[in-house]
Amino acid sequence: MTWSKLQNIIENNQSFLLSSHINPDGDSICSQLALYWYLTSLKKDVVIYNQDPVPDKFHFLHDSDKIINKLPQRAFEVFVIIDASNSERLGWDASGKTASLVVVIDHHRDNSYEGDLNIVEINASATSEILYKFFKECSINYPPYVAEALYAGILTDTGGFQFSNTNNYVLRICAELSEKGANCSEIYREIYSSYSPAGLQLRARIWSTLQFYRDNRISSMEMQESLVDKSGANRGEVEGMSDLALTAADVEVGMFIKYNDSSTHFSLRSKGAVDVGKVAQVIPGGGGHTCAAGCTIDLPVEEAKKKMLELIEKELG
Ligand SMILES: [Mn+2]
Repeated sequence: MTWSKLQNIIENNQSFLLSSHINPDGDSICSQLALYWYLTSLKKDVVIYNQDPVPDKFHFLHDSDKIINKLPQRAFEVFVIIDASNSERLGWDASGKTASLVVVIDHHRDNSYEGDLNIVEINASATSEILYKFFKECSINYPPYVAEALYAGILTDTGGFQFSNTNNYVLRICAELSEKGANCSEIYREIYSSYSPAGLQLRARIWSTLQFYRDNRISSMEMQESLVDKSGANRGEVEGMSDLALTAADVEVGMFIKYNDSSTHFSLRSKGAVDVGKVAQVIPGGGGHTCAAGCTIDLPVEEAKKKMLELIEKELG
């Protein structure tokens, strides 16, 4: 079984570097924190390095302040790529940095299996779910704040239990995590109801860009990247706009577009009929899940939007 291989690696090594994808989301942070807890509980030497900082709304998570954004200039025995399909998604050059052993723990279906050990469960709702299973099946008892992290990881990767990856197994796990100390209403409030006034005002501005295409089956909202800093909002406060673009009744694909003069980023969401992961994969560096994906097109916004609409149309049928 995979767990014994993972346990062996943990037992036989002392230093671990954990890293996850650029613009870390709830699941990437929470799965890192859960593994960090386990490794440090065994007195291992562990560093979590991500290229981008932890969004403010996740600062309530225990040990989130331990995550660093400056690449440590030292060697590690084990490098764990967590909640990311491959080392390119990390956003930093991991090639020269690779430890003697690489472990991959992930749930993205486009995972490239770069590890010496690959724990990739594409049916898992979140990487946090995989860690829950690891702890459960290895009878590892964790403190309430780890239950909180695992719950928050699943909560965010299911879009607050709204995506199709929400099922009875996921809900049973969450019930157990709640029993183990995850305070569901508090976690929800921290993550989804903690906007600054400037953040909410920026969201209102983004709402005002709402547009519909192709008989209202596609919707978009957009924002110039520099607007975040200008408005005084935090970067994390514009997250989730893509989910909101999908809330219109007839819309099959919603997108949130962030652009600068030369490139345009798309956060794509689908209700299920269109595989937006497949759409995003057409663009180099893009990818994701059936219902949530992303990509960047190196074109100004209007041209990029035209190209994206064509790609989505093909899948819409
Ligand atoms: Mn994830």
